[in-house]
Amino acid sequence: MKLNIREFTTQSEGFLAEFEALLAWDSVSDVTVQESVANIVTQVRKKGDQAVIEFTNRFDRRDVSAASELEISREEMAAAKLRVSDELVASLEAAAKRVNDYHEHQKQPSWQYQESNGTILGQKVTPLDRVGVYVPGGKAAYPSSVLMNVMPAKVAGVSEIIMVVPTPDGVVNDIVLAAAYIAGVDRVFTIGGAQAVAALAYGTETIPKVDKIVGPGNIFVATAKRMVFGAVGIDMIAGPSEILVVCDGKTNSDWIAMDLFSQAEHDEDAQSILISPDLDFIKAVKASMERLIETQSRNAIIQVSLENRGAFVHVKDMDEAMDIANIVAAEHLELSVDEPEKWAQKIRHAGAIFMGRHTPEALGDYCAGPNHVLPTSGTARFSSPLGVYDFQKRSSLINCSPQGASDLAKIASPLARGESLEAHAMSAEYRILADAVSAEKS
Ligand code: HSO
Ligand code: ZN
Repeated sequence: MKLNIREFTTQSEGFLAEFEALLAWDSVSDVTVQESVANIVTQVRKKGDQAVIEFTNRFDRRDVSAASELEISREEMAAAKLRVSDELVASLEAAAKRVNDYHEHQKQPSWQYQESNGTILGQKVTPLDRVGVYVPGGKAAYPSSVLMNVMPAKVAGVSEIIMVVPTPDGVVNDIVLAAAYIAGVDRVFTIGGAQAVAALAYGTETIPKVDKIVGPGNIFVATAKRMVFGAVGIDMIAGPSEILVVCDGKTNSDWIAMDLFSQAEHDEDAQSILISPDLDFIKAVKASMERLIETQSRNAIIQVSLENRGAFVHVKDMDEAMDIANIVAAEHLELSVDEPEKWAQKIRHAGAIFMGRHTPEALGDYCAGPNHVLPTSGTARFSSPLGVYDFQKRSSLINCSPQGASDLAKIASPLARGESLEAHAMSAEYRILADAVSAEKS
């Protein structure tokens, strides 16, 4: 099947402007979405369970009469796990263990140090009390994402994890529930959309209020998360998934074609880009793609995604490839090259860097260990993969000795008086040691 994928060469005039236009992704929702989400959030805040039931019945075509019907117990999660094949359960368990072990390395301890006058300063790290994990229903219900969102919270020590997942027409996904069971989710509610986000943010009679909401969702979910931010924490607003493959031309072209497809098959807006200094190789990958797409069950999605947002970029050399990779700041960057360690040093912006010909993104998506919730749409310039640190917060510790307080008060007092804050000044000055005052006066 012929594929119509954009081809760029960095040598051509206007390359950068055209390429950046292809990268651009606007995540703002339109006014109608915002109005309807604002209405849902207000209703849930005001009427609690009753509003959640009404919206769930309406949007998910359910027939719920009491909020208790919305909950799935740990026993039901365990029963769902029994309905999943042994092979798949074993893979979920192996993936959960690897993701857990990787995230253990991210734990950050509390710390403190003592000054010579006895004052102790430090930082206390505390897990969040309760977290809500949003899991989309329908075509993007990924059990792997349940693991990726829940495991870091578990490792951080979050005491209670509440998962919400819409079940349109009452259809539950056993693999998602099995993943929730394995990851250690405490409670599951079969609700979704803006109503689920509002319920988690403000709490209802049945659904507990959480401290932070994480997990991907459609435009209604993303808009609701933005709206409740402040009342609760949120993770990030994820855009469509992207992959940037940099290849020196020496990897099997079928492998690279499939790596590009693996991202494109997520959805029509996903973005797959190949950069190479070898024009013949780009042609070979294109030929592989045109042959292999015929074999793909999601070929319709792959085709739309590649033709709308995909690209081949021919660069003059590997250094230029690295410059472009830093401009893209891709969610997933594959360095399918010799000496990936050397080239990775030049990468400053990427959500995850997959190094070498034997590290396809798909392995990271499921089970390598690092999180697959990554900054999209160039936000890797300023943000990081979801991690244990997203489920911990820090408190500063200050413990002044009498001498330490006296020393600090002498710095603080003029600052307070400079700000005309007399009570601040006096509060500090009361701590100045008498002998220090008299020693200074003499
Ligand atoms: N590539 C997706 C994650 C995923 N892949 C889930 C398969 N399942 C976004 O990083
Ligand atoms: Zn994926």
